[in-house]
Amino acid sequence: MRKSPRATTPPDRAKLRLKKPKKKAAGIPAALSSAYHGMTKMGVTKTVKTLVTVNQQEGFDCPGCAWPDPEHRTTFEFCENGAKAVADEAMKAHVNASFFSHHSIQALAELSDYELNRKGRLAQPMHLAPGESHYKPISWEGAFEKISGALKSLPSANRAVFYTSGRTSNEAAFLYQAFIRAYGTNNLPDCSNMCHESSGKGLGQTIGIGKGTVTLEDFNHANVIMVIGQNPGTNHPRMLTALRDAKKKGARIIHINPLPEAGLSRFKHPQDYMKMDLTSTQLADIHLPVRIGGDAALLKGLIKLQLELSAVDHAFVNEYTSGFQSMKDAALNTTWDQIVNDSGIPRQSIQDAAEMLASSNATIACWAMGLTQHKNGVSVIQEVVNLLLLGGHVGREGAGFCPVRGHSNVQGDRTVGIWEAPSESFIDRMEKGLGFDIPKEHGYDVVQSIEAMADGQVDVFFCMGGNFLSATPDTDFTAKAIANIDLTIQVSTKLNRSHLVTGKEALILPCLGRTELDVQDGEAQFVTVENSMGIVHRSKGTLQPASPMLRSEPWIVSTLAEQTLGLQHLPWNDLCSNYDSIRDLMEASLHGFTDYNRRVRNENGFSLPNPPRDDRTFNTHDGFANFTTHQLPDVSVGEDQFVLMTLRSHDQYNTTIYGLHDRYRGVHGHRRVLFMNADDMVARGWKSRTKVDITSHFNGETRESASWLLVPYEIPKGNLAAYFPEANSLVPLKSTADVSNTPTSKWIVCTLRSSPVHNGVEEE
Ligand SMILES: Nc1nc2c(c(=O)[nH]1)N[C@H]1C(S)=C(S)[C@@H](COP(=O)(O)OP(=O)(O)OC[C@H]3O[C@@H](n4cnc5c(=O)[nH]c(N)nc54)[C@H](O)[C@@H]3O)O[C@H]1N2
Ligand SMILES: Nc1nc2c(c(=O)[nH]1)N[C@H]1C(S)=C(S)[C@@H](COP(=O)(O)OP(=O)(O)OC[C@H]3O[C@@H](n4cnc5c(=O)[nH]c(N)nc54)[C@H](O)[C@@H]3O)O[C@H]1N2
Ligand SMILES: [Mo]
Repeated sequence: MRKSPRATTPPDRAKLRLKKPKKKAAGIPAALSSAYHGMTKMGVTKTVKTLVTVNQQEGFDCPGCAWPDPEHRTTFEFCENGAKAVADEAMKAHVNASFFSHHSIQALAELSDYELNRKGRLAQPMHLAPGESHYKPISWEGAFEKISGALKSLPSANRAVFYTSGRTSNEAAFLYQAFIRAYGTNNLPDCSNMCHESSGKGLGQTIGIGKGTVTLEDFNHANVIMVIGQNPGTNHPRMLTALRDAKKKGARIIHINPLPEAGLSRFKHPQDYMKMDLTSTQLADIHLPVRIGGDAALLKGLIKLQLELSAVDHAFVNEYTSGFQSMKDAALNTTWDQIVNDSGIPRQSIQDAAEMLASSNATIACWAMGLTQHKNGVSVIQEVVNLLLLGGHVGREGAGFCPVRGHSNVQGDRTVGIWEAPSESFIDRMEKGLGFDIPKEHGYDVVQSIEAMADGQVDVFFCMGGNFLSATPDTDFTAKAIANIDLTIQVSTKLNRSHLVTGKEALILPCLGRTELDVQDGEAQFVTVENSMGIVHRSKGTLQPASPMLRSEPWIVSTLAEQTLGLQHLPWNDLCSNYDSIRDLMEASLHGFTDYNRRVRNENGFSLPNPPRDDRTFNTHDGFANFTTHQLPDVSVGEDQFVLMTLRSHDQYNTTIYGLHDRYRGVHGHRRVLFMNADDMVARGWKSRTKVDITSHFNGETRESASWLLVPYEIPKGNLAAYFPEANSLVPLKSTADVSNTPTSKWIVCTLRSSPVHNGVEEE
């Protein structure tokens, strides 16, 4: 029976409540919200016990985001959304054999993502046999027999695909890639392909490392901090503390975003109330409400003005860079008409920001999905690189690049080998450490995996975490592609749509979460993770596991590896009995992990090598930091067309929906909303809550999504915003960024029409 890929729950206008968007982030409502999510999901005692161990030396790393912890941590060094992530993981394990015997997958597929997540933690391994409507319990041994049997029977290892989401620890991810490569493929797509792949590619080509170059301490020394295409108030709340502290030390902040985004306007640290400090801090000094996709033009304007204001650090440019002249000519030849038209920002505002930048001795540029998920994601990030290189803002205290990573260990996963396109030097080192040959041919990334599934090229699909169906573009197409696969396997903590839209046969393997005690061979283990700034540190779960049948990710990988490959490559199960042994093997196989077991036991872990930051070394093709030259992208759309961006509400973690509110944007009780400029609404005779259907357009193809409620909002004319994952069915699979192949989730060309009305009643 075909399962429907997405919930069909119709929008209910009565449930949508609109309030004035907030200017101020955090404050008392954030503290209350943390407590509410904690208490309702975990109870009072567990809430207190849990929240005091987040991000402490001996506790677990917050599974929320990858923003680093300050060296001197205070109790309650957590934020509202970190608390929600923890509370959500610490739910009771009700999704067990009895649950699945009462609910068919068809019935579950009718529930919304919010309702699915509320069912609790997955409690035991489950199996969906071909043609069946219900999952049935299966033993761990039985599950491994099925998976290893399927893997061993494939004519080529490349007919299996292994996805990774970004919560997986370094130890689990390293073992997993070693197993997959020993098995014989580089088919290792990951969530990063949809996230910061453009940053990795953009920075790798220009400064020789695909990561940021700043530390948290640099924020205390910055003169100017740019926050581009990022919503820290919701997605990286602890970053606001760093911004506030930087402001107090005199830094100025430039916010580049189509939306005002509450956190950047004013911020109130919840802890300050305890000190009876009632003032809040204004964060952004300048907000440039750029049009969606207008950053390339805006950055060209800023670069042009740095050149005209003589703000170039010639000593740095001469000694450390290449490509200056061509980049300079391109910027000076760009006309102001084009800059102002494409960016949507008046020249005077660009001038104000440029003067601020020109007077800065230390500038940090932060960015996230507002830059990466565009067709020009890589080149627009390289314009940020151009801008900072001009002033020599790299390898200098208080300056540098800060792509703010998403998932709490997505950066670490890539460092330890979750990479479909490994470099030669990575392969050499890995082969030396592992002691066996690994495949050289590059594997599929996320989009290529879906295309291969649709072409019938994939027989086994294994997911280490995540929610592949809902996170990827083109939901209906992807659902059909997945249905072609013989066996799909999800290693998960919570129920999600990827458990309901599956291959012909499916398995759910429930694993321990970051917060839970992980005991191997009678000893409690810790794992390690890498934060957004390249610091590797420990994370040790403290809570009793939600169910005795949960297993750790390293245990799942090593058991599957030994069952599939035997002992010819590595002593898989022995390695897993003490995670120090995995770390010893990582030290031998990876660059920068010398003395790993000792250094990671230091109070705050250790920093991985970062040549641009450490000593202005740039491991690029010519040994210099590269200025690059780019044409402006074509940002024009048809007369009646809009550009839609998909984003996160304040009550979700990617595809996990915690609640139905987007408090800072003033939207309550409902998620199927479409933010639109009020003038655009008036021009069409539409009002708040008018119900519209969306059609997306790409290469002559169209995709439809019915029944969205309009919300008038402070968004540039011609632009729209809707929540991910509801809007993913509109994102065309082939609409991806050049070079990084990241889906363009922030650039979807659409037309709208009001939903048809029949007999006075709108169709759902
Ligand atoms: N609570 C919570 N925390 C999270 C997550 C979560 O879902 N919930 N997700 C995690 C993950 S995996 C990630 S990657 C990060 C995501 O963190 P963000 O990148 O902050 O997430 P988005 O909601 O996608 O927001 C993108 C921002 O870019 C802006 N934007 C969109 N298009 C453009 C553009 O063309 N130009 C500019 N300048 N701005 C634009 C939007 O208005 C929005 O403010 O957060 C991580 N942290
Ligand atoms: N339209 C649109 N699409 C997007 C984006 C967008 O902005 N717009 N953003 C993209 C981005 S930035 C990202 S990172 C991807 C996210 O894509 P994914 O990482 O695939 O999705 P998540 O929603 O984070 O995955 C949630 C699931 O992970 C499982 N899980 C949670 N913790 C653990 C754990 O510790 N171990 C294991 N094994 N499983 C766990 C739970 O079962 C949960 O249901 O989505 C991308 N998709
Ligand atoms: Mo992400």
